[in-house]
Amino acid sequence: METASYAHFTFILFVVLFIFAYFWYLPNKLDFQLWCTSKNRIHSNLDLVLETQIHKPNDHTGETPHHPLDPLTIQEINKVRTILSSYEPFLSCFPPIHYLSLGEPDKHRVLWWKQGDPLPPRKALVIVLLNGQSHVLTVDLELGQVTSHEINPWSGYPMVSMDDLSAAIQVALSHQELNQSAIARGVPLSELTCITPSPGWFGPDEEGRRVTKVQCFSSQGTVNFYMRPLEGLTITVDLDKKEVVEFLDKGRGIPVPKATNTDYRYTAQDKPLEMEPINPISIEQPKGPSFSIENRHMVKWANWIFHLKADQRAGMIISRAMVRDSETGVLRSVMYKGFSSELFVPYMDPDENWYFKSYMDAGEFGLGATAMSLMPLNDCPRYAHYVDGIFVSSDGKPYVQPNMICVFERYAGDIGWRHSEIPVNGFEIKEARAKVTLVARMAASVGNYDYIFDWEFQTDGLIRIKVSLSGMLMVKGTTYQNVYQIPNQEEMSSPLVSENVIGVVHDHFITYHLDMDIDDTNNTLVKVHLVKEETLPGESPRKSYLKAKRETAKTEEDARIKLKLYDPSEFHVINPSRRSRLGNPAGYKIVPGATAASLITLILHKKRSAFTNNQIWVTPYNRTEQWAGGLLVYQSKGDDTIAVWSQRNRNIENKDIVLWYTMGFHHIPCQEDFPVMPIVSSSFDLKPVNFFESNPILRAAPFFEKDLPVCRPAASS
Ligand SMILES: *[C@@H]1O[C@H](CO)[C@@H](O)[C@H](O)[C@H]1NC(C)=O
Ligand SMILES: *[C@@H]1O[C@H](CO)[C@@H](O)[C@H](O)[C@H]1NC(C)=O
Ligand SMILES: *[C@@H]1O[C@H](CO)[C@@H](O)[C@H](O)[C@H]1NC(C)=O
Ligand SMILES: [Cu+2]
Repeated sequence: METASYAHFTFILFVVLFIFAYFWYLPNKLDFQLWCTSKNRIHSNLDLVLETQIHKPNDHTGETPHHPLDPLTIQEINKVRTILSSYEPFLSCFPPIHYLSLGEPDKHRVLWWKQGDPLPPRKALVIVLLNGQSHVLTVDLELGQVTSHEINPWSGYPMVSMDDLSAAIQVALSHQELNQSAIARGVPLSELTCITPSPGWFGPDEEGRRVTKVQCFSSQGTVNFYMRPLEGLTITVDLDKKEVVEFLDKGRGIPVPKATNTDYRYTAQDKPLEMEPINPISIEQPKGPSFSIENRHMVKWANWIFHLKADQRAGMIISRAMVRDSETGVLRSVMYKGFSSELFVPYMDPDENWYFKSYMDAGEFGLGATAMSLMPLNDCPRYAHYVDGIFVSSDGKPYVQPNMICVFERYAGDIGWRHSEIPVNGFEIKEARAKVTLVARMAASVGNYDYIFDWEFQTDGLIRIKVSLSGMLMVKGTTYQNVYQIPNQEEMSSPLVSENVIGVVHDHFITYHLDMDIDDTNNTLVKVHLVKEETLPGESPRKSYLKAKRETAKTEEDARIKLKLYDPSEFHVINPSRRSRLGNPAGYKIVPGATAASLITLILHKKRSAFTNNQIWVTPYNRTEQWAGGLLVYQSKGDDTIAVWSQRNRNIENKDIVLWYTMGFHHIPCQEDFPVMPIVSSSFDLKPVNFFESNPILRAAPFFEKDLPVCRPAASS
């Protein structure tokens, strides 16, 4: 007994001493160990806050605006609704709200505004539909009244609302003929899932009323109904009268493609992937993130500061992007405002059930309205911070789109700059800097398609704007099960991607509004053209060489630019009055990435989609010219697009200018795109040219091994 007790005591003492020693001698290690176990990260309370924030929606009720560009708050939206409901023309009937967002103050007011100043008057831009007409109103929240009111300023209608879409589907589903057609194809009405492709605009037949197409799919045996179309069945529904305008059923001979292998959910997969699994991976930040978001919208990171907000139509808007000068430390303006202004997706099939598919997703459906919550760890890394959108439903009431945008620092193992010196001269140098960037991301699910929008900021001043596509193809049913059954394969305009499923060829064009303000508002577009110069006889063994020739774009016409691989130019937005010590004007150039041009010649599309005819346009700043395809895009004829504005051929030299860039994808589907597409991405850059005096990250510190913990699997607890 005695011995046993003693041994017991010694053992406890030993354990206590060991724990004490462990805590005493290895404080750093302990910190790392605890930090490494994700369940118990004590080093940063912020992490815990962020993690709970993802699961518990934020309460936005008491919030007030802090910056002139802050979106309308819940209180402000409610106030707009009150003002509108006592507005004379709406007294008898409160019209459905199709857009309600901050009416941004005049640019000069925003530029003059300093932290601590009172905000410029808060205004709302509202678009409602009343008796088939589009009303565009400005509501002044301080005056408590409507200060401007225009009716049908353009052809076309505002974004459709969720109410519009569900009503249209109900109208179609209660149409007897649809029931008959569905039953004839062996699909009971209860298994139909319908979608509402927008009608585009194809001539006077569809004028004077707001319509949508409705097309249906079988959701029997799958959540991926998109792969099971009832081909040839198109119902045109009047969105306001809520009645069927036209019923088209031409495809009864075409089988509904099978449900097998269409489900894309992890839980529905019945066998493991034939691949060595990848271990869980996550990049860690032992000292927490290096960015902060002040007052919910001002993002500060490294040498960048910008205003970030969610928008029901544009999705995500970056404003007042400024970078710190690497020599003077002064914050310098780069971009006043940047956002995806329109997303045009024309399909290449003249068939009665397909010709109209020429979506303008931002103006018709809204990139913010369709942006669902991001999925932590898979959509965005572990240490991401999430931002909510506050939007407005058609009854004018605010709602929260939670976790719509994520902001995170990215380290993808890339290099910021490097050089090593081979020891041929007797010495050896190895210098390298890791590239860490800051990303703001959102993902819109516009029906079948998913678009991931990234704005990525680099410490060297570069901004990379990236779009990634995923989701489901818009497919067409066919009687063919394989290519051998097709009598004349060359005549198939689109490929077979599964049995009875054609992936119809289409394009995606994303047009960005980039209001560049390099150091100040007055900027100029300079085309730096590489031209071939012939040498004089006897001058050089070389016959010719390439020379960079600068040409200033004086008018809008000079800035309608089609990219040319064999006649290359760079496109610089410069501030002619801001010179480097060498006298070069400070600038940023737009660097296109992989892209595609719009080749649309379909006669009626032409005008509507004319804003994609050039990859680059420059217009003088005009507060009302924000939406590349027009303010009212739905069924518009194209009377309010960049192509129309640019025809004014205004002077753009040394003016406040807006750069428009269209990024394109031609999409020829293939089997790998079935049943859900792996990501396809493209990007373009805004890159400093003579903006900094020299490499702005020359003095950036390298990382050292000692700064980084080594995480091991956490002990089971
Ligand atoms: C659809 O048609 C079937 C067969 O004619 C009928 O039994 C069913 O009641 C119809 N459903 C609706 C909603 O009209
Ligand atoms: C910009 O240029 C215009 C003339 O085009 C001039 O009136 C204005 O003062 C300039 N603004 C600035 C901020 O330099
Ligand atoms: C601003 O844009 C609107 C819409 O395109 C146009 O009506 C107006 O004339 C423009 N203003 C100027 C000064 O160009
Ligand atoms: Cu595509």
